Amino acid sequence: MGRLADLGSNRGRQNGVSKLFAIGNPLLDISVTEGAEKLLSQYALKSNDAILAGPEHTAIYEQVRTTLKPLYLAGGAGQNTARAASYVLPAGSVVYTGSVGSDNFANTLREANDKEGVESAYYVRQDTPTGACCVLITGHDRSLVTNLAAAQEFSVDHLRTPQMKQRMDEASHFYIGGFFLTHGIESALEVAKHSSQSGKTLAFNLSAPFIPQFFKDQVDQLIPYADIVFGNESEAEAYAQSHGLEDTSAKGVAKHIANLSKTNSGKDRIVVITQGALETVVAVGDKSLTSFPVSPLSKDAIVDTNGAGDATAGGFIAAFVLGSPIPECVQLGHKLGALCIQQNGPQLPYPKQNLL
Ligand code: 26A
Repeated sequence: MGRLADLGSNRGRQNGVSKLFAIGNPLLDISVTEGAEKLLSQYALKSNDAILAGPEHTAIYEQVRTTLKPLYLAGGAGQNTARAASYVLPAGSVVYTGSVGSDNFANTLREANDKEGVESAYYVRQDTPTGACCVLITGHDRSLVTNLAAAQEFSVDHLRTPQMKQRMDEASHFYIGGFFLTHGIESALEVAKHSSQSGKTLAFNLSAPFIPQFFKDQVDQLIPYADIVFGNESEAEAYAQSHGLEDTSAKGVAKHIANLSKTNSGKDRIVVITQGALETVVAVGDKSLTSFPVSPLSKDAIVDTNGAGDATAGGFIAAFVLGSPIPECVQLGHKLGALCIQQNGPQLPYPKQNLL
């Protein structure tokens, strides 16, 4: 199986230097199943959505902590993708940055990264707590209510420190979670320009419908630098609506984004749109538009879908870092997505599965 057959050895790393640098909002997931339905109606939340907490949601965290029995799990969409990629790649291949507080939540996130071999290169705030995401699980849906807290205090100055510059210099691939654009366009562009100017590869994830909807300008600023764009069908539709596209289908939007202007014009942009259990669509510039079926998982096997999209992106990018052809990248993405769905939250199983 091409480059994936090199997993576990160092042969998949080109000259020993293929490394992924990811940036996003580090969050601790506070995950609730029993009692979730009631909270959805109490706080007027959609069952399958991701939002930033407003003042009307502030009480939910305390309510969950004191009246229910939540699971505390490492989250943050970009961080989930970094951990998933690292599950596959040789140890020491992935570094992740974002802003956290100086507290136990941050320690839980570091432990989860350590377990997968991800280096935590956090920007640490002393006076602001680590961000949290309340995850309400109902059936196969999950509703995410996020309080970014320290995550939104990330500063571009962190990227300009000698240590972080070195990490960026050592990276061959970059990953930016779209959620980061709620506050971090300056830092995202710093990473994107470095990637583009040094002929490296930048991947970007649309992350949630509200990102292309309400952060359209930021998305439009970043996409020219992106070599790979990930999204799902509802994010694609939101992108189509905010950009006035007639064709709002996964295929139509994939093709549109793949053909937008590009700073690195030498390589085609790859756009990957997942559609849950339906086929994944991949557009490569104006060259190809291909669909890849997803192997169905029995309903009973599904534990919760939180983080499945992040794991799918992680599998794709890991295989891409190893130099695998696109069908193998999609296949590994699907495998990690399926493994994640069978765990609580954004986790992958141990002992590690045979992925070949
Ligand atoms: C800015 N927002 C809203 C967010 C997030 C987020 N990660 C970064 N920024 N809202 C939810 N998440 C994370 O998404 C994962 C599932 O894809 C959650 O922490 C969850 O683990």
